[in-house]
Amino acid sequence: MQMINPDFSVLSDDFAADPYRYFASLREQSPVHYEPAIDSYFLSRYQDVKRVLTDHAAFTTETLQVRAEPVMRGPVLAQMTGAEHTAKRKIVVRGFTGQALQDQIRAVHTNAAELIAPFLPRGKVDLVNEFGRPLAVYVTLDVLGLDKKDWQQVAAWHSGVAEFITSLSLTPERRRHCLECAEQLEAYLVPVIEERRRHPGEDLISMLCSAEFDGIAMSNRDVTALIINVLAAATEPADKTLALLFKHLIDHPEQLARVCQDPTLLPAAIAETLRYTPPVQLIPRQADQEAVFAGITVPAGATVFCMIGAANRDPDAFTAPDTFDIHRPDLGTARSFTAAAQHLAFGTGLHQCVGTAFARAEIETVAALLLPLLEQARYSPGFHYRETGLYTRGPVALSLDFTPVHDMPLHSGASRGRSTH
Ligand code: 2IO
Repeated sequence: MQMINPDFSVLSDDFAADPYRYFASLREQSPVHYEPAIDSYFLSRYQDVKRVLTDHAAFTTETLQVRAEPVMRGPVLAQMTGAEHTAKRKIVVRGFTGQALQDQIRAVHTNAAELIAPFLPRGKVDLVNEFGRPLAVYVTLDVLGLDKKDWQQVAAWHSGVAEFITSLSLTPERRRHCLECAEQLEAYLVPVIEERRRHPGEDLISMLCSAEFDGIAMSNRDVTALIINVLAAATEPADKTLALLFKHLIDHPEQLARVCQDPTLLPAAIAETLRYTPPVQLIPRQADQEAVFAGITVPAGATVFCMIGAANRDPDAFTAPDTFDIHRPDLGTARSFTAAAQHLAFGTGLHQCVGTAFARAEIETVAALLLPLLEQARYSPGFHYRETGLYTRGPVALSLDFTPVHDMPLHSGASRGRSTH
């Protein structure tokens, strides 16, 4: 086990290279780890993380005013409380369920089939850069009803926004760059919102504009913040989860073989991927009052980071937590995409991810489509696996070789749906 020295830092290059190496030591030797450079506390034990995410009075989301609002151009759902939160959350849930979700799944299938097609005869693809990342952006643009011809511009603005919310510290120059991206994204979105208010369509933006719950409706500022939030939340973790799922399956050939024989095991494989390597590693909160964890006092007003990756590998919550096992009985796959999930990849409590059902449908659809193709896949010769990110974390690339396919019937059924080109 690594020793946590007094000069150990989660901001070090060493930690960034492989945080998983340090999680057990953090949980055992420094479960409330203070980082003076950013005046924040890092919690790594499952019970402590769960307590922070469920005790909403003691641990608030107020820190998002500085961590998210400047680039979201308004308050996001996670910042809201009480009746306003309940009403607006219901509006967003409605945007990701029922017929809306069915249309979104069709868009996922269509985009995935189109994006993978050129790689089939080549038998070679980088699952992150050539497939997963553009897919995540295309799908999100379709869900929002935005024009895909602008995708590179929107993706560039989005990466500035994502950099802001997922950085633990930013230089003044980077901060300015991120804020500029956000301002330009807002300037691009506001005319779209106004147009959708006049002529609503079937897309999420139109729905957010017109929906009302208990007399509470969304303002332009709310809609802008939510769209930017959806853009970040549906894009940032999606390619990472997909690439991590296939990486773990390729690294565990016997489990890959089982999933290929019986694709009903896919949800379990996805849930275990989310537990084992959650794409969102940190969730920030603010201590409203002084709090004690493992005998250590966190002062009132402190910023507290829940370490999701460390909590998901706590032996107090999961048996043999460092083993990837899609059959593990303690995961409770059936609950893994609900409020009762045992893993904490979607957070937990009142602010648990509102896009969970969409995320599940998206990754299941794409994974089912790729599975027959990648059954025999292996890492491309010379490929060196590497991950980056402390806040959101995932593979830099995943270069795979597979048996070339010249006439794969990808276009059956679901791909005949609506596509907004
Ligand atoms: C701005 C890290 C992309 C969310 C936050 C309130 C966003 C919120 C998350 C995830 C993923 C982002 N937080 N999704 O951790 O909507």
